[in-house]
Amino acid sequence: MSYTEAKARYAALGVDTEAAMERLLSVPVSLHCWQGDDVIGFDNGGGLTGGIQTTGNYPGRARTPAELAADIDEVIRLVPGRMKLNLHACYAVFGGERADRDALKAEHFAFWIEFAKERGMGIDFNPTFFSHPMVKDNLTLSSPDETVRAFWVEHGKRCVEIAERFAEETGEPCLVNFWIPDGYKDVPADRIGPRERFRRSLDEILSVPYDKNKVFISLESKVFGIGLESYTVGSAEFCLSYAAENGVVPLLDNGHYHPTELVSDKISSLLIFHPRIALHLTRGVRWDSDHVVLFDDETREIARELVRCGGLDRAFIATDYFDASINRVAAWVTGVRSVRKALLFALLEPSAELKRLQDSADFTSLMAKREELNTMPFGDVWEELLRRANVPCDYLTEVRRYEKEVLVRRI
Ligand code: RNT
Ligand code: ZN
Repeated sequence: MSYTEAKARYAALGVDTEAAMERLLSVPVSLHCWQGDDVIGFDNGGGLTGGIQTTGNYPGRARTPAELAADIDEVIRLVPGRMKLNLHACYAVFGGERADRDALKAEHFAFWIEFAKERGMGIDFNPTFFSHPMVKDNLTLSSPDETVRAFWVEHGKRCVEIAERFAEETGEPCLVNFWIPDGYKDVPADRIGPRERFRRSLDEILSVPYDKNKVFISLESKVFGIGLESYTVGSAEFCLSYAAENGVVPLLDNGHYHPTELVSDKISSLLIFHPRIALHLTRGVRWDSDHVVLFDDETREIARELVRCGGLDRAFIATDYFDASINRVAAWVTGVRSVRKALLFALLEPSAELKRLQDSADFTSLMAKREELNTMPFGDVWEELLRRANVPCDYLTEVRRYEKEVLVRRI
């Protein structure tokens, strides 16, 4: 079917495909830089800690800033819509003198600032509380060792300061996301102590003055990490409560809940109480495995909730996954395109009509209409969008060419 026919089919449902495409392209998605190098970064020996893990050894891992930048360019070319660059502090690029995490400055990110500016992208930022010798007994901001805790508080403060520079340089607000891996493998004797220290550390970091129109701070919760199965300091209750109390943005990573809990069901509640929310889109298979995001049921439901609840302008949307068992550029592109597809699919839903059916308790029609929507000619609208955005439909051929010309030569 051609786009013209698809457009007419959607119009018959009261859906404007032109408006949906335009809206979709304006929503920024923040691209996680860490898919390209298996979450290693450039400021450490290469050992990933923090209870997260990449598996696989597909050839072509980016080993230098230049390689990572080239791969990101390839991704940008193959994905439609506005993009931000989501950096971790461990991706600092040092010229001559190195700086430890508690001494980072915006200058150490000059490479990325230039990269983003040249491409008209904003930057989001993440302090890195893992893969570092100052992580002591798996604790950072919640450590009982004051030297350790102070080191990481300073890291947090440095990152907020750097974020303000990112916002100034790019002209777009910067989201700084705090996620700490802190936790215990086995049942702790004191659960409240580490949480009290985490709270104090966050208070200290947030006491640094920063421009609240330029820098947004988010806090990401989690259930468990590898080797940290029994207790996580930054639990959902802790993070949500802290966010509500301190005007911080709650960040939901859909791999960070019990397997039958759904982030799609949490968005509406948070949008009632928080002016902004943030998302890490991932795909957990049996656990927080960080598989590549697909155009699957939950990704679509999250997108629908954002659209239906009027959350598109209030949500910071980012991807967060890492798969080293397949072509890393393909992993990146497939995941981000899936996010875009899900958002377009959601924008093509006649949501007012569906709400009306719900409120009039016509659940029979609601179910039937929903099922029909699943087989509407969505693919034709998607392909039209790609054409207009000048992005190839067949990205795999492009990725294979890049693999042959660039990735396999990285030995
Ligand atoms: C870990 C969190 C966190 C990280 C990145 C690298 O479980 O999801 O967001 O994935 O910061
Ligand atoms: Zn995450």
